[in-house]
Amino acid sequence: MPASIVAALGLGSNMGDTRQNLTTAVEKLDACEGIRVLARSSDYRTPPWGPVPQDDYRNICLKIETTLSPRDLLTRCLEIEKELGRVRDIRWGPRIIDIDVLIHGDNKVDEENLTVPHPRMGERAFVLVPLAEIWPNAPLGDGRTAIEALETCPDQDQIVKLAD
Ligand code: A4P
Ligand code: MG
Repeated sequence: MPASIVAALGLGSNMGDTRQNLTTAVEKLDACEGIRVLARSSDYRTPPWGPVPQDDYRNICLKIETTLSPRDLLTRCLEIEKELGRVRDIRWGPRIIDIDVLIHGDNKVDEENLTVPHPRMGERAFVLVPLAEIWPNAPLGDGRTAIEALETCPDQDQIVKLAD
């Protein structure tokens, strides 16, 4: 058995039944061999970040335990995105589901189509707020924890915790 690593995933949806899309993705992840969900954050309504005008997102973070490598974990995430019907067209555009590998223990990966820790998470309130809720000391890979990065992260007041 490979050793278990604690990792974090960021999920977002802004098309269709966003609440159901996230729940289905979490169930599928938890059902994967080598992945166990330890904690799920609340759902947050977040304004779309980036250059593409689009609907608000619903975002969550997960803390998981996994025996998968970063690469195998990404592959499973992309498979689940596909099973949920995601079509990739515009970068940063609207999506049924997006699953990002944020953190994989202390591991660092810098390959063409996989960068871990996720390079943009430390500036994104839509990632940091849910992540800090379930894992305040999550190591961002730049020496800061999630809760430390939140101290200077802009736009947090626009991140709204949803009752369901
Ligand atoms: N990739 C590389 N590293 C990773 C990683 N750590 N985790 C590659 C996941 N994927 C990683 O991703 C393109 C490729 O990135 C993947 O095939 C994988 O090989 P994508 O999901 O098809 O494209 P994308 O998501 O449009 O691009 P990108 O750069 O991942 O965008 P982001 O940064 O994820 O932004 N606003 C709000 N409020 N909430 C959101 O969740 N998400 C985005 C997407 C934009 N605005 C948002 C949100
Ligand atoms: Mg993505």
